[in-house]
Amino acid sequence: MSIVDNIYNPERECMSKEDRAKLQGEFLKKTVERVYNNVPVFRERMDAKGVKPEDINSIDDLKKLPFTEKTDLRDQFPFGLLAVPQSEIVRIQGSSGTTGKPIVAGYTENDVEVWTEMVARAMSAAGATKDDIVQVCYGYGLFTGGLGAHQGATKLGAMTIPMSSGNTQRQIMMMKELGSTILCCTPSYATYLGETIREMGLVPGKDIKLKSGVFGAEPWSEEMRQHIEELLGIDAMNIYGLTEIAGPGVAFECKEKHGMHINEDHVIAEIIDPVTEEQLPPGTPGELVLTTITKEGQPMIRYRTHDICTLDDTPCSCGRTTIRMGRITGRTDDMLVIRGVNVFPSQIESVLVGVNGVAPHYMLIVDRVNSTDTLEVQVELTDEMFSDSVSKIEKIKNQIASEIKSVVGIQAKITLVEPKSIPRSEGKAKRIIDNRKI
Ligand code: DLL
Repeated sequence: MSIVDNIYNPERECMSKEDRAKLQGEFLKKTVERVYNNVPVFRERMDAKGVKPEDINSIDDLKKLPFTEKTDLRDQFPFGLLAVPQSEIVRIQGSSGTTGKPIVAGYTENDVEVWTEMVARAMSAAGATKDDIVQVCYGYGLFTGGLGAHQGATKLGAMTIPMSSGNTQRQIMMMKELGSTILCCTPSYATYLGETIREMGLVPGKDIKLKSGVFGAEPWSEEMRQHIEELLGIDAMNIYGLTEIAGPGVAFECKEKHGMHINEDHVIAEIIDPVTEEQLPPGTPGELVLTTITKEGQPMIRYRTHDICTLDDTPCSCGRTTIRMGRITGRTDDMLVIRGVNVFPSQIESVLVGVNGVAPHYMLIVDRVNSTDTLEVQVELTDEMFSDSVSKIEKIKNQIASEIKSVVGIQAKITLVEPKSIPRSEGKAKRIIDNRKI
């Protein structure tokens, strides 16, 4: 396939909104029929709502359908949600989550093909071609990051280096010696790699040939993007996905870096009010709900992601006509409620990344003292600031406290810690310790 303007599949990515809606309606109808006939729990739920497959004829009918939740994947673990005979499944991917049973997703051969193309579209949008050298430092295994990025890069014909996560010195040695041009990992690991590259005295642009990065799997801010771009001298692109739907590639940024294009010919996105469960219009933040419309193995109907974002259906100058999702600003289940105030870690991150003298490595510690919630923000000083005067450090502390107060609305205790004292992550960063006994 020849790729014009970094658009991997122009026929699908640039089709008119009307044609796409028609296609989505047809695919949705077929998916609902298959799911109704093959997955008992969906059938029971549709019956309970009084909805039959023949009631679903266009995307406007989506809202008639019941939701699916992560608990359904746990309750039906491992194969209760398969819509095909088990023998048709060629791949299992999964995620451990933080609590309870793992969740798994079964893919048919065609599902793997579709997912691969979704990632190839994302890599293409980040400028990858067959001439690139793609270093994949997402973990390989049940986690979808490693294999997902690998398949997409290979599909483009790029030279793909399956490094997996960890062993930072070796990652950098390979990056330098092989001349990697595209980096795939979590944004927190990209930061760590960038800092280590600098510490080793290597110069991006000279010793390191990276030109762009495809980063995702965890929330990150616009300020963090700038930080990574400066550290590594690259374009840092956002990619979104989740095990339940496909893995990375559900949505991805184009060169405009203004929202992630959703692969709408495979996934339909809605934003709902998490409390009333009503659909919300583009531009209004709410919970992202996704429906797969081409998946054979384990289709998902109105899956509640618990990720909070907005949708943007205004035209994008890149030429793609797909709707875009904004950054994930939090998760309904990651939201900390501190003294009755809703606090998202991403709000605190954007304050910290904007302060000179501290590194974007932090930990939020929530506790309850004398029946009152407390928030401590531990953040690392940079090497230069660490050796600076006490009064300067005190000033930074006050600046952070007052900015957090104005952004989030609560007083936090700021603890400035030594450089490198907050554990680095090679995959998804863990940034919250909640010691409250609910
Ligand atoms: O994290 C898939 C993935 C791998 C995406 C590599 C991008 C790159 P899970 O482990 O199932 O799958 O976690 C999915 O991670 O519901 C979000 O809360 C979060 N997440 C994923 N991408 C982003 C992103 C993979 N770009 C969960 N920004 C999702 C913010 C993200 N959060």
